[in-house]
Amino acid sequence: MRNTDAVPTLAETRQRLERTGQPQLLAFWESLDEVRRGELLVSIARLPLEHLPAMLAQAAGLAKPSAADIRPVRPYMRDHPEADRYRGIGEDLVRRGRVAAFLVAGGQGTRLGWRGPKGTFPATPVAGKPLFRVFAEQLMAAERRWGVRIPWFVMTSEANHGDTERFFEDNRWFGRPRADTMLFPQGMVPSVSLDGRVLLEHAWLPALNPDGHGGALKALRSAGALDHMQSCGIEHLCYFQVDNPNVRVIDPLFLGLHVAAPDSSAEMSSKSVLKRDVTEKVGVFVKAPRLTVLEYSDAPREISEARDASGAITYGEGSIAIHVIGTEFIRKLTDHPLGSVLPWHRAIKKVPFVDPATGTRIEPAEPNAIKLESFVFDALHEAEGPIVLRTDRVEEFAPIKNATGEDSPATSKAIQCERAVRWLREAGIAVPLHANGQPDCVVEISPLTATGPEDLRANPPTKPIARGSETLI
Ligand code: UD2
Repeated sequence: MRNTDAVPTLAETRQRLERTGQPQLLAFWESLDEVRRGELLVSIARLPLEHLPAMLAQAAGLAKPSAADIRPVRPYMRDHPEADRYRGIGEDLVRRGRVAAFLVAGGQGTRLGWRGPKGTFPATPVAGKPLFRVFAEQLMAAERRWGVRIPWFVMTSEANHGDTERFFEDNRWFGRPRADTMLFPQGMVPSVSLDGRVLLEHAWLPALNPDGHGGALKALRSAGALDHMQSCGIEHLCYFQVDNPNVRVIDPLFLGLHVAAPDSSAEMSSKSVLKRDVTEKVGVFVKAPRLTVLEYSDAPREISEARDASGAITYGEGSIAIHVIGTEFIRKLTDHPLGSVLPWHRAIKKVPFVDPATGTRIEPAEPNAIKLESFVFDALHEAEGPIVLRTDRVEEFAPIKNATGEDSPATSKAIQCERAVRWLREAGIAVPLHANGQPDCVVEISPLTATGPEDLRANPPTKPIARGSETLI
């Protein structure tokens, strides 16, 4: 339902619910006041009830590949013999304003346990800069380098949109023109019981969950962002996730390969790193026979633990959720009655609900509900000639997902520092070391100072780095 559509009447809604097998959504109608009744009619009108059985059936029937169906992928490497040529092509695209940045930040960050949008999390090892600032500074650095304005699209969710907008506002849009950042929330889909009934979160409100980062494509279109960017001549979106402060948001080599590699059609390209070990929680790129990401939770052990004759992990190209996506390709994918052609995945979760029979609120002890979501990497399957660029883990992947242990703030800070030390040493700048060769300092390099060793060589720090210090460069 669009904002301009008339709200269906109670009688029309009742008929529709009978027809689609969801009459429980009006169970508390008699007890609601006028305002709540109005809200309920609008919420029901927005539910994709006619499509729900097909969405659920598709999610239930998604085939999990077996080892017999898949092959490893052959990625491009950063030291490709023609890397300079591709980099030049990518830089030219950026300079001509053909490129925008696209951050997905709709997740709830439950594993991290941070109250508030994950992008507000203090992520860097010395200054404690929030993730949103790290990305904004990278964009400013790119804008200065190539003398261009780079629009930044940020997908939020209903749960964190207001807080995200306030944070950007409070931080004065991180010093960038307000008009160059566009925030918009992703879509929601109904959470349903195991027998396919939409749950009620409150007597007047169906239970909803975010539609996954695959919803990003649909949201770009429905928020008007796609029209806007195409009217400004933007042809490619640099897509990244909120949890990775080491992402190289604008990467000319990646862009150049995406548009000019002989086997790429510039619809969608992705970056990989070699999996750290067989248990690492990243999806892997495989050919099945089209390029696909096999999500870690869907990969049987015969696939995730397979090794080749040399002992290397057979399916080792881990997805770090960094893609370049063509805007025309997004238009093609979103020309669909349900907003996008991406398949639905399901997760069985505990979802509190109001029991339509008794009116009691139930906090289930066991998973009771199906949450549907779509994944942006499924778009690869639809793309002609998608390519993968393998990159270096320390250079581009320092994820913050869990409060402690693997992929936590502590491990991310260690990787950020490792990269900073590497850049300094590559630029010939002395870094104090312990006897075991580990750095005897914590270093953070602002994206506004340097986005690689070459910037440090051109513009070295004015003071030496002191032993045992915490240094922001
Ligand atoms: C994701 C990938 C995994 C691997 C890893 C790399 C999925 C399902 N898995 O794992 O294969 O590449 O990242 O770091 O993506 N988000 C939204 N809206 C939603 C759901 C998520 O915006 O409805 C955003 C979220 O804010 C975050 C990103 O998508 O930026 C990843 O979400 P996640 O934490 O669910 O994925 P994760 O870390 O399990």
